[in-house]
Amino acid sequence: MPLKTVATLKVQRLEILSPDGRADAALMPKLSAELILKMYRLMMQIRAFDERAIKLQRQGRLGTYPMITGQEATQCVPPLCLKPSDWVVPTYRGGGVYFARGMEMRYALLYWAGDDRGTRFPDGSNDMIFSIPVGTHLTQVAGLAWGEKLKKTGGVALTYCGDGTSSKGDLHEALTFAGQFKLPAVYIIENNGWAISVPRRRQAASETLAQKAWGYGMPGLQVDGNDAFAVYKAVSEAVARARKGQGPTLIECETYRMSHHTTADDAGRYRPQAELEAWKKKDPISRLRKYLESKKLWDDKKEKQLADETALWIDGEVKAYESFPAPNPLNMFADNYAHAPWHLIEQRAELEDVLRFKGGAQVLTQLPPAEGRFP
Ligand SMILES: Cc1ncc(C[n+]2csc(CCOP(=O)(O)OP(=O)(O)O)c2C)c(N)n1
Repeated sequence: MPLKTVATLKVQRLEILSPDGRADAALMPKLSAELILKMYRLMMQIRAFDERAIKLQRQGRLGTYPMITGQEATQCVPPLCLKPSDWVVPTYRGGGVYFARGMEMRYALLYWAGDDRGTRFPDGSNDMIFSIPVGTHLTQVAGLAWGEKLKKTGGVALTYCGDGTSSKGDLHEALTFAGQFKLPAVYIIENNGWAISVPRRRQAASETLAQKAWGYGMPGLQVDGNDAFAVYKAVSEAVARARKGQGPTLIECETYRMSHHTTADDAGRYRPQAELEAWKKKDPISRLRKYLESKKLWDDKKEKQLADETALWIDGEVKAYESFPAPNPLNMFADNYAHAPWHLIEQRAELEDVLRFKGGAQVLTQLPPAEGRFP
């Protein structure tokens, strides 16, 4: 008798909104028109922001920037399922996540200009800065969720990682811990098809990334990540489970990185053009627009108004970003250690001397005071 192995099990895949804008009524979550319009606006705004950020980088006004285009639903919708007091930890590609959490994008621009003021969140915020090292945040998020569980707050921690990152040991450790301790955590694998130039099919032999969840005793679900309604349904149900003490969920959102890995990459060197063209037909924004139009909630006039407002908003954020006074270089030493190690004390003192005495006296007086905590 052949053995029944895990490989014969099938992961559930959730799709609600078809690329031509029709929603499956049986699966459609209850969403107000206001919330659907909010999703659409966020997605449109974040795409326009992405386009501007790329231009700024090309003009030498921004550092290396990771593109979001194509992944707007996966990024802008999950934050709408959370309370402000929940924890969110995105990856470097998570500008859309922060925007939907209410971050002022001037700070995201500062961050991508290499300015540490871009890493500071308002007091009381429970969001953490983009994780640039791939995967290291995943165990930290298990720790955050564990804290909420121990404190019995009902709080939830939600995080993201890419398809490439899902191959790292960090995810194994995080999910083992989260599953074993039934933590209130939601892990989203943002499968955008590529880890720089490595395609998903060369990343892992498993048929889906969602099925990895089974090994950790938690539900795993694959979702059309370009379908705002499916993402909302999957994440809000996972958040509800987490709040009720029923443990973590792993959600694989299948989406597509329509642009380059970052502004330092050229996807044209490795990505088949036909693949990109096929995914353009599944664009998360145009399919939501088609839905809104079919419900008479959207038209060309509203689209133009939103585009005009968005351009003005971005102009304002860019202006605010470029008007920040230059930071004091001494800030680089702050906020890293509870007790500063000797070599950093020496290096900071040396830099202070350079700035003050070696032709830098003027520089130091022009700079704002050093900020942050240097113990
Ligand atoms: C610990 C670590 N190793 C290597 C890198 C270099 N690196 C940056 S992005 C990346 C690929 C990540 O791909 P994926 O997880 O699919 O996320 P995506 O960029 O597609 O959003 C790598 C290897 C890094 N940032 N951190």
